[in-house]
Amino acid sequence: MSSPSWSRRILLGVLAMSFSPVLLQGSGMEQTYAFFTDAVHLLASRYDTFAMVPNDPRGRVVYGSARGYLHLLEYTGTHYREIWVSPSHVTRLQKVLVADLKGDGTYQIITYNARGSLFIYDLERFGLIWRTPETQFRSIEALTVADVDNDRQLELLFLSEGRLYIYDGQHFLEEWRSDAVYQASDLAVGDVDGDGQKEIVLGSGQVLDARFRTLEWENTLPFGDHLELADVDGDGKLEVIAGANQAVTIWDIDQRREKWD
Ligand SMILES: [Ca+2]
Ligand SMILES: [Ca+2]
Ligand SMILES: [Ca+2]
Repeated sequence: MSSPSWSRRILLGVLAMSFSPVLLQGSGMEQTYAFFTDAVHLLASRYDTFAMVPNDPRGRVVYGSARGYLHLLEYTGTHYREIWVSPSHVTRLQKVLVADLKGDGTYQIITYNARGSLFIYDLERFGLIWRTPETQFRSIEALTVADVDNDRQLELLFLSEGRLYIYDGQHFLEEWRSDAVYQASDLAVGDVDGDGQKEIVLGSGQVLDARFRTLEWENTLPFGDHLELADVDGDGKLEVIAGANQAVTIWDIDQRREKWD
C-alpha cells in the first residue's frame, strides 16, 4: 500500500483525536470499544462519504476520497488498518453507504461519484456487484436505501437531475421513476404521519406515499438541505428534522406544520 494520502492522514488524525480521551477513560477493552463505536457513529453521521458497517465486531468503516477511491478500514483493538482500497472511480465520491440490501445479513457498499455513476460492492469479497452505465445518469443529488414495499429487502432511492428513481436492491432493476422533477438535495423514508405506512420525504417539501408514490402533502416551503427523521416529541410519529444554512427546523408532518415555531 502506498504512503497514506493527506486526506487519509487527516481522517485518521481526526479519529485518533476523537478516541484518545476515550482510550484513557476506558478501563477495559469492552468499555473502550463501546466509546469507540459511539465516536464512529458520530463521525459517520457527520460525513456523507464516511460510513460504518452496522453492528460489526470488526469495527469496519469505509470512506470515499477526493480522488475517487473507497478505503475500508478495520479496527484491530488498538488502531485501524486498511484492508481494502477500491479501483479508482475517476472523480470524487459524493456519498458512501453500507447496507444489507438483501436482508440476508451480508453488507454492500453503495457509492456514487461526481459524474453520476453509481457503484455497489460486496463488503466481504470486495468485488463490484453492479454499476450504472457511464452515461446513464449525469448527476446524482441524493441517495438513500429503504424498504418501500415491505418485502424486507431494501430499495435504492435516488434523485438524478431532480427525478426520483427507485431501484430494487437485489437485481438493481428500475422499479419506478417520477414524472415530477424535485429541487431536492436530500430525501428520507419513514412513517411520518403515524398511519403505519412509510412516506418518502423530499427536502424540497413533498411527502409521497412510499409504496404507491402518490403525493400525500406538499409543504409551502422546502424542508431543508439535509433531512433526518426522529420522534422528537415522543408521540410515536417521526418528525422531519431538516438542516439548512446552519439552521435547523423540525416539521410535524401529521399536523402539517413546523414544530415549536
Ligand atoms: Ca423492499
Ligand atoms: Ca405514514
Ligand atoms: Ca413525534
